[in-house]
Amino acid sequence: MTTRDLDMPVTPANALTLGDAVLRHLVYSVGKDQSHAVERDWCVALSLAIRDLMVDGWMDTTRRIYKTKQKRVYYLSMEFMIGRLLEDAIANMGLIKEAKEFFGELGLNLSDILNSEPDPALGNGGLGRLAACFMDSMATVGVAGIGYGIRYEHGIFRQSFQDGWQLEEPEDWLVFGNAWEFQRPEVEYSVEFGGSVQRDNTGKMIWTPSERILAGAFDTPIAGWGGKHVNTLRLWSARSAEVLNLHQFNQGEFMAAAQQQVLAESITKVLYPGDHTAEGRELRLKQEVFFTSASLQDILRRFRLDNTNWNELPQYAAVQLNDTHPAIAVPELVRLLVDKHGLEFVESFEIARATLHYTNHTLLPEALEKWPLELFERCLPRHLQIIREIDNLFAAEVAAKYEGKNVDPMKAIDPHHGGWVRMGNLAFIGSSHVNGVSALHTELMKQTVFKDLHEIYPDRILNQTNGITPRRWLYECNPLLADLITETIGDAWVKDLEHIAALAPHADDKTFRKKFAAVKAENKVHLAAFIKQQTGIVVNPTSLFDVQIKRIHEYKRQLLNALETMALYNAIKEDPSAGWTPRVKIFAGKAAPSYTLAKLIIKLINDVAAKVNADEDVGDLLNVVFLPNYNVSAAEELIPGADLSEQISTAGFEASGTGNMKFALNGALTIGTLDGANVEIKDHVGDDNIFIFGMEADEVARRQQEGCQPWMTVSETPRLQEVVKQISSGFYSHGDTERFAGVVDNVLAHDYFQVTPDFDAYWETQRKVDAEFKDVDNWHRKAILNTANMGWFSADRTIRGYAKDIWKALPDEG
Ligand code: 26W
Repeated sequence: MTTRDLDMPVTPANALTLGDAVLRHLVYSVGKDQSHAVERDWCVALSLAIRDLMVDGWMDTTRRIYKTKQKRVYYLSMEFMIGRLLEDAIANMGLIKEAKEFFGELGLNLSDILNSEPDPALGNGGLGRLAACFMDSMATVGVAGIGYGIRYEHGIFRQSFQDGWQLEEPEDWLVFGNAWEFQRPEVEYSVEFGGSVQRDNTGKMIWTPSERILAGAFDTPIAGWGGKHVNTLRLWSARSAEVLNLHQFNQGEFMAAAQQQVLAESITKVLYPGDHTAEGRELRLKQEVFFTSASLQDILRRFRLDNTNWNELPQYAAVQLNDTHPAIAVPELVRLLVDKHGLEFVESFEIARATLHYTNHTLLPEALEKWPLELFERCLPRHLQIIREIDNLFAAEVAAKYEGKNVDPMKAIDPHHGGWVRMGNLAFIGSSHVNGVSALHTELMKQTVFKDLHEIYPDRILNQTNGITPRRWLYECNPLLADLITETIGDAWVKDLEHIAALAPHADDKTFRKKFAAVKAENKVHLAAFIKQQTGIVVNPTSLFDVQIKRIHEYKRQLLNALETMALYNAIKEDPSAGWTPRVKIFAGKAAPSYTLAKLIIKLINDVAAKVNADEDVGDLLNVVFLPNYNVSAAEELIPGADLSEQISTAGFEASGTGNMKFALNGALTIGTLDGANVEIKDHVGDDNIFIFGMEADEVARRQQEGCQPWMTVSETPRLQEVVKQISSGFYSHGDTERFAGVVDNVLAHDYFQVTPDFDAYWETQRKVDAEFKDVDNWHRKAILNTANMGWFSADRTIRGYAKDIWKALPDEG
């Protein structure tokens, strides 16, 4: 096989061309001949052909790591939002051109084939996408990384709208099988729950669990740029230790006979099962324990292959906990060392603490996990004992350093308020490094949620600002811009995004600006077609494309955007000839199924869209679109076509954001608050090339503490007041005055996320955007400077930071 478009040494195991390999797989793996093959068959055949190529690099990488005893990095995450894998793999192997030509000759279109791959719905938000970008970057930079997570059969729900309301349906990305994974039936671990703990006559604690679930491994190879270094994503699937109760079955009790199996398998059915019921909460806790325990058992097994000294574990393994979801790793690792391998408790805790590291992704109190003691006692009695011992050890450590310090608020267990296990505190106490995901977020962590713990361990918290992979988020999703950049400055930027800085001087070149503008224009035509295909709404591709795509959450303030949209609608209606900049407001995102207010905000935006889009007075001056089922593939369509990126969270609440980086890299200008990584984006792209508005984090915090009166603010903000009146009077709900009472009440009575005090600043800044967009050439100059100055936001830079400061696992650059 040859690699024609990039000079990369991918050496195949056999001498087939890519086309021959695809045709062989079509016949012998898919079992179809060419004349009967449909797009999905071609997709599977192509995936298998590419996978074959990756396997050589995969085995080489694994052999090299074993031989050199390179330190391994284990990334434990509830979510891996990897997106479609085929295009990414072809790109990494340098075979895009060859694949295009092969299908072209058959009269087929490569992008149709790529689009027939289901999008693995194994994530929900930025945390999951970050894990996927990190997998790409670890492989590119040469870190020996293994991702560990859950192979959800149904992943996150599929979103559709019924009369504007969000509907949730099960995702079934696995129905046609998964060409990328290798099942490893021999890699299986038992994860236990329930039962009781007794002390035996030697004083040892013996846990007799009441439930046993088996975790089976499925491996997906993840190739870095160039395909030389290939890492593994290992996802666990649950099955019952008891296959089928044959006795019950033979008695005709078919349902009862399968019950064990159904219960066990429920653990890996869906991502984020509803947690408004006790059963749902218990299932979620079990999911966390399930994948964390299986992963740690696997890590210890691998370590033991060539090492007998447990104290050396931290020298060869670093385990990164992606938020608190795998925080049970702290007592679980101690348990495995003490109960299974006979180590002493204190020594085990030292080993665990030196091996584990914890990333915090949110300061929102409701997202900092805590579990009722009662639930823990019932499901994890041995772990609870160990956590108590850890708390005692921690208290002793503090007492030795600081006399009279009250440790109770810092302990993992909170015996008050009914009794809780605080997973954030547990993760902090049991890790050697704790990191935030942007400079501001890390600072706020030190001042708020982990203030006390930070005082005790001042060196433990550090920052690693998030990043994104430029392969997926520019090279693959935006081929027109990628080609223009490569044609202008060469292709070194794909492997090392810092090289993109060479584009900056071209911002002053009129011819280049024209080319850049032409690329954006074509991407917008493409996006307009996508919008029409998904929603039926026709938009004008020359309008300003204003995009807010992310989970729906109050702190992200889609409501602020919606309210401004309604105010703009009023203003346009009042004077349609006032020289408005035509705009398309594009929204996408899922609301958690039990998050009533977020779902009501979706309904409001859909109702506004219906009214505004049908209004002939307004025409192209304003359109509103809510795209259903936001996922990685949708983001890849939307981001290249955006002019304006909405990053308008209440300052202090968005830990980092990574969508903000994707947009700026693709030449969209940001309208945003000084929150999360926006602060650092502003520092890189320059104050003149970003639209910053609104209160800063300290002012927000002050107002929240003082308790402000939103209705007063509304009465002093006439545009907002009019909009609120309209919503309450049923203007957007066919006279139904009740429908949006929840939204109105939120804005007027609580407004915890400070929509009202930021409204005017947001409105004014949007009008500045309108004015600046009219000077098209200058707008593109700014857009180019955004793209050129985003080099630092590569996830490769982030991974090198983790490798150096946290994992002490500097990549093998050879
Ligand atoms: C308790 C359950 C739970 C699970 C997931 C609560 C919250 C989540 C989020 C979806 C976590 C998340 O995605 N956080 C985001 O992480 C990104 C990567 O660091 C940041 O860029 C975002 O600011 C942060 O919201």
